[in-house]
Amino acid sequence: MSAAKSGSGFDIQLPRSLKAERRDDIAILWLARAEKRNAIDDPTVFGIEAFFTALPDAVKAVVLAAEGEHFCAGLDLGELSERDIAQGIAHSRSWHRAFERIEFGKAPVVAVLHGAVVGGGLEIAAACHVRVAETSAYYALPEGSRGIFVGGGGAVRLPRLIGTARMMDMMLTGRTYDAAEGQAIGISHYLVPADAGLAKGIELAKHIAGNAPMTNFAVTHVLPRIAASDPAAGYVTEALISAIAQGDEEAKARLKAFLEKRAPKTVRS
Ligand code: 1HE
Repeated sequence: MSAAKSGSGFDIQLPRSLKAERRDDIAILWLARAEKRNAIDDPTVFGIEAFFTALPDAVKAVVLAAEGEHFCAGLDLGELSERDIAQGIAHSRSWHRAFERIEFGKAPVVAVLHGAVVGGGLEIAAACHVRVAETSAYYALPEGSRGIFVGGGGAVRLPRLIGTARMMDMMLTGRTYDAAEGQAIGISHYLVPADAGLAKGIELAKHIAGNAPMTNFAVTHVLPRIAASDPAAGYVTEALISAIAQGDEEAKARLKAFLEKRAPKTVRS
């Protein structure tokens, strides 16, 4: 284990495969095991869970980025061969816990993708809220060819993102999508040139950090639950969270600022 970068503002121990950095109200978590293409081993999974669980309240948005030529080669295949069925289930559940800390954690997360985003790498990307891809990014689910199955929540999150039929094709045929295709089918929200991903990710995270906290909570915690529920329950939940958000002092101040012409207009970007 190694401490998060000294002076980083994080009071937790992270494994060597992760580095954390603080920039004002933004945190950046780096996958930092480039020599193994950021393959995710057990210490990395537990480190991700610990990082997102212990995120200071003052951090309003997180960027998840990766060192080296590839975002993430997925599960550390070296760990796989020794597991029996019970251990396999426990392992998958440990990924679920960690990635749920990303998806339903304290702050929205922007993933910055480049190179291989494969297997568990695509699963962790899918747990983030906004995805920025550099043109080098490519996506695959090589589980099919390795004789295994996704285990990091991909079977839940990826059909929502790209559809069950596309995921089936990726797993059965080994199909790879390049960055432009990944953008077209909805894996990434933003496609940027080589080496421009981090700057774009930070820009987006800063914008997110400037939102009313209640809005960020509603969008990341409530919206996905509404989308997954039956419409009747969804309308009621929407009415409740809408009223809660409007009733918040922050919303009142922002609406007043707009009406007094002190707030920025919505512009075409
Ligand atoms: C690894 C891993 C890994 C690289 N586990 N060690 N994921 C995969 O099936 C993808 C496997 N990896 C690859 O296809 C390639 O490594 C890459 C396309 C990502 C990169 O290629 P390249 O040429 O840049 O690197 P490399 O030479 O293949 O690998 C460099 C080192 O990283 C090498 O180790 P070394 O000790 O020989 O230097 C590789 O063994 C190591 N490495 N990827 C372990 N994945 C919760 S369920 C999730 C299920 C899955 O994620 S399945 C998908 C697994």
